Amino acid sequence: MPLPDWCVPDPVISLDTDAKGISMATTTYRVQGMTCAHCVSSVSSEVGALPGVSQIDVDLSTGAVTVTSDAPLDAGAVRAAVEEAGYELAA
Ligand SMILES: [Cu+2]
Repeated sequence: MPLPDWCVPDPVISLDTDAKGISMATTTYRVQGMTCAHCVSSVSSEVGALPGVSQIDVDLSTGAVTVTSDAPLDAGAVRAAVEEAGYELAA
């Protein structure tokens, strides 16, 4: 469940609180083949369409895609979403 717009918590503290407090799951995947902001937005929109996903952070330089969701995601569904966007999940 995303926080309301008016609630702007300290970014560092809120990450820890969300991960341990409410039943949020944060998982980092490694995506191969992303080269620019367009790639990032393609992957973000496909993975973001998965049920329960509330936040996606992509580090273009490493290919790390950190997905925050209400519940642990099915790895196969994430892989399918990444492939739908035209990229590959690194093993
Ligand atoms: Cu690109």
